Amino acid sequence: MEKLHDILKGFGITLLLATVMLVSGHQCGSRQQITYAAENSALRGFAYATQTVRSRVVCGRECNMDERCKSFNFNDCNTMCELNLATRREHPEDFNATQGSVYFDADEDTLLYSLTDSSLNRYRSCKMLLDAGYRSSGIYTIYPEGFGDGGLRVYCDMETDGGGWIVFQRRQDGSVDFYRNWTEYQSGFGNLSGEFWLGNDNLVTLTSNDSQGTWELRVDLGDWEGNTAWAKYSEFKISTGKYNLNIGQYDASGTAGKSLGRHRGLPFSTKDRDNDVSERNCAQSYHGAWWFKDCLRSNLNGRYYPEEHSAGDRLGIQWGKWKGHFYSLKACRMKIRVMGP
Ligand SMILES: *[C@@H]1O[C@H](CO)[C@@H](O)[C@H](O)[C@H]1NC(C)=O
Ligand SMILES: *[C@@H]1O[C@H](CO)[C@@H](O)[C@H](O)[C@H]1NC(C)=O
Ligand SMILES: *[C@@H]1O[C@H](CO)[C@@H](O)[C@H](O)[C@H]1NC(C)=O
Ligand SMILES: *[C@@H]1O[C@H](CO)[C@@H](O)[C@H](O)[C@H]1NC(C)=O
Ligand SMILES: [Ca+2]
Repeated sequence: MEKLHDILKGFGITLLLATVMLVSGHQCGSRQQITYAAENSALRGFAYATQTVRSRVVCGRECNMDERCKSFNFNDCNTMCELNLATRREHPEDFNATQGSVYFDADEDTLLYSLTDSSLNRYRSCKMLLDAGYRSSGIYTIYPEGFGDGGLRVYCDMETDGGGWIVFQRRQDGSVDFYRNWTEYQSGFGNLSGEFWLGNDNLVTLTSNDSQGTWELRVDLGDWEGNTAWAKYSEFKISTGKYNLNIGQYDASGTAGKSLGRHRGLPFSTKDRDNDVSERNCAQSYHGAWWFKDCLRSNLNGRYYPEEHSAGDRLGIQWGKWKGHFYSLKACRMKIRVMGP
């Protein structure tokens, strides 16, 4: 019985492989079987030969006959055949959704990267991009509900803690001034490749509609000695109006400590819009913009002190539970990810 099971299993796998070969259309050459297809995709920038051929089968034959050929793109519309010196796996950042093109190589995983016509370029979040095979952190356009045809340009962190994060704040070198007014925090500022704030209105549109999913928040911190720490909260949501901070549970395995819980439920304040509960203007007193109360346990939008952590004041980038209020951090990132439905 055991034996029969093994035989059947082996047969099943053979059958599966045979089906893959058939579906992919060809199995030419014995050197490297370049047979796995990703529909609506192409590898850009590595073609060493381009020619018009009759069909993808002919294109595959050309590739299999040439030692240099590691993958190829075939365009169904103009029957253009591009032979490539590299593969998708070697250069994931150059592997793109491209309508009408089919990419082939010898890597079985390539099958997973096929895109249907309707899903082309229409990923709603960094998490969906990640699940579709985009593994490089960088700038992408996503198309969440509420952003229309133009979508939203974001920086996706595809590496940290499983990846799939939309980064909405980053500090790393002090190149961008974060002591800004209400309208600037509202629409966002800075540079997605460097330091930036994605914008409170964008955060509202992304997170405030519960039927679009719930979000988790992750904060990554770095000090001047090369140490890092992180904190995570479930159910992150920014409400419309005064951009109140809604967060759920602190993840107890975090290493940075709970320095945001005291800001739970509070409205956002900037130097020109005092929504805090203090008699002072906390944003002015602490040179920042945050969900201040009376005034703070954290403020990641504080003043950047380059190469100097012990600023001697409490105006810096701070996360009290990790480094106290007099220590101005070297780097921080705030990011959100869609949680399971
Ligand atoms: C597609 O590839 C090109 C060339 O490598 C790159 O510049 C571009 O950003 C990629 N586009 C997407 C959407 O990944
Ligand atoms: C906010 O700052 C921008 C840029 O400095 C400026 O153009 C704008 O007038 C300011 N808005 C208010 C309400 O002060
Ligand atoms: C954006 O930031 C990156 C990294 O700091 C920098 O190389 C680039 O020049 C900046 N671009 C602009 C337009 O400021
Ligand atoms: C929230 O999302 C649902 C489901 O996609 C949609 O039908 C609804 O119109 C959205 N609500 C708002 C206020 O945008
Ligand atoms: Ca006040």
